Amino acid sequence: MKKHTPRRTFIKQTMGAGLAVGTTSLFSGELFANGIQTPPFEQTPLAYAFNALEPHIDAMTMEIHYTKHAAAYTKNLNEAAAAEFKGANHSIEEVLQKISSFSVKMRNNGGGHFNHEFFWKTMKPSGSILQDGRLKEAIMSSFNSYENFQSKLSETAMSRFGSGWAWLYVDEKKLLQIGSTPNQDNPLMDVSNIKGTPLLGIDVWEHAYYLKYQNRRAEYISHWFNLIDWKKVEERLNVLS
Ligand code: MN3
Repeated sequence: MKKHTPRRTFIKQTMGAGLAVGTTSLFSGELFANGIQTPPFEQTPLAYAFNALEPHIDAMTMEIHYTKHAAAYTKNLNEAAAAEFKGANHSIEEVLQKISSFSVKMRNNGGGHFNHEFFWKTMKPSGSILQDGRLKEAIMSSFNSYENFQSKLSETAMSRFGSGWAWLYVDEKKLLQIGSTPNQDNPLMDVSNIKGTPLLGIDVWEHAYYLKYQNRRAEYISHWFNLIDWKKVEERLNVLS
């Protein structure tokens, strides 16, 4: 533990003192291509073709995932917003941060909408290499090596029982953390056991991988690492200071 203390402190310093997790201003234009979304919520068009993530994620899975599963979350979120916003506008981030004051329908579908918009943008065809820079430094300092980071995130994703997500996120003490949430919850939610700002997330619902990988979640997870758009992930870190 002693060995980690100075490293942790270093991360905290590199994260900057200006980080204020819990304010919507963190997200202006960064998590969504269209900036902060207010009702009606819409799916951002995918930046790549359904088959562009092959061989890691197959075209059929992507098409059904985007046009059926994710589309349903967005549609149901709009229904919940129509019923519960009472004419006011709220960004999706704002809703998630106060999700305990909304319905279960809002929690499931607001989370589902946010998580999937976030997920599509976390991936790109052929993926990328984590380049030297602030994010790589933070990952190295927090997890000692890229391999260790990858195995920790993979184990966390594997150990999520049933449906949910595994995350790399910045916690309220500005430390990089890995954790998991059930269903469509995420670290932005005030009801979540892990709280902070997500940098990347992997969908481990069976609908995300079953057509190609069946019950082999570990294989899907290991392939998914080949798709990460690290530049996008670093942008998410960079808006936090
Ligand atoms: Mn999904």
